[in-house]
Amino acid sequence: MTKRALITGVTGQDGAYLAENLLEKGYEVHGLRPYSAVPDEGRIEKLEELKLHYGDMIDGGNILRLIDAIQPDEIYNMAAMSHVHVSFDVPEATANINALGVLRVLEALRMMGSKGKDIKFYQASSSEMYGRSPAPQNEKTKFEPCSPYGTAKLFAYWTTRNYREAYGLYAANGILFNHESPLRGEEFVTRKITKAICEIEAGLKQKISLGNLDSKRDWGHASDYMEGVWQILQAPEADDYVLATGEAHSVREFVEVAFSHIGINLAWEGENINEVGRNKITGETLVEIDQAFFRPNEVHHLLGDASKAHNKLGWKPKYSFEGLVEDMMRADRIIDKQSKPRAA
Ligand code: G4F
Repeated sequence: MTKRALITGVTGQDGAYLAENLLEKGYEVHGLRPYSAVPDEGRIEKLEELKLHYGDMIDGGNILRLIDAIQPDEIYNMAAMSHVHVSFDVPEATANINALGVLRVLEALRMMGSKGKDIKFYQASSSEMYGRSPAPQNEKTKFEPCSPYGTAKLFAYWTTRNYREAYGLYAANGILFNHESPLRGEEFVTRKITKAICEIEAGLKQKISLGNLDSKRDWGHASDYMEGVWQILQAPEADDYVLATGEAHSVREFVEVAFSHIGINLAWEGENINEVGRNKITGETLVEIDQAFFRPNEVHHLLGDASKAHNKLGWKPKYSFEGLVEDMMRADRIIDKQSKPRAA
């Protein structure tokens, strides 16, 4: 029997990788996207078999009707206002989508009675929920969120657990550490860096402005993580799992490794807001600090311990940190792409 999946937030990085993964596994895949006046299908346009529906996490009736009409075997909630910095500007909207939106899906499943109990639910929980809790973090680590995004995600995490316990729903959390790819939005630091460096190489830009260079993240590849997300819903009992690489790097290291792909070594000079990254050979300033990219409250060090997912699900990421940067740089290179037709 063909399995049917419903993915909310299908137009985002994770939704797109997950949809592709499930289609390859033979699933019938339905994707929910909110109405957008500007084109938002870039990441999924090659997925011809994907069935798209307009759906919005702030519309409970819409969610209930869609779940009832599609009757999926599995629901993956990837919809979110996913930018931590922006969540400080729009805290109420963030809570409405990221917290109450999850409650709306779970209430829909509860209202469907026994039919709802046959549907497995995955919640995209986040390592941002750990906030200031010391690294390394795993499923037993205390949550100390320090952003509106983190607090909203924590509400959704606990609501998922409570609906599992109170109503016997198959509802599982994946606590995913940062996961990146060539499909990552350009407003996130990794893609902002790889895109800007490739533009610098092509002579389209002179330097890149960044915020906190010293915060550390456990960066993995989104394609590895979406396989783990699927594995989480295949476990006989619903449970909560951390997915992470177990290796943390600073934003500064990410910048250095990415610049090395275009043959540039950086030398850092100055301190705090006055720090700059210069080309070691030419002295040209390539990185500068801009106060606008600092957050009112920062998560300094995220480093995940995914041994539970490894031991119980057999999940292990394939990409290394260097492999991730290489993949993103390869996809963003303008010079290589321009030279391809000439070489052909
Ligand atoms: O790339 P970021 O914006 O990702 P962040 O805040 O860690 O959140 C991402 O990962 C979470 C999982 O932990 C997800 F839940 C969330 O949805 C999202 O996918 O920032 C990473 C770090 C931060 O410490 C930030 O302060 O990079 C620092 N940073 C330094 N300069 C910058 C910049 N971040 C951004 N976006 N832009 C900068 O110019």
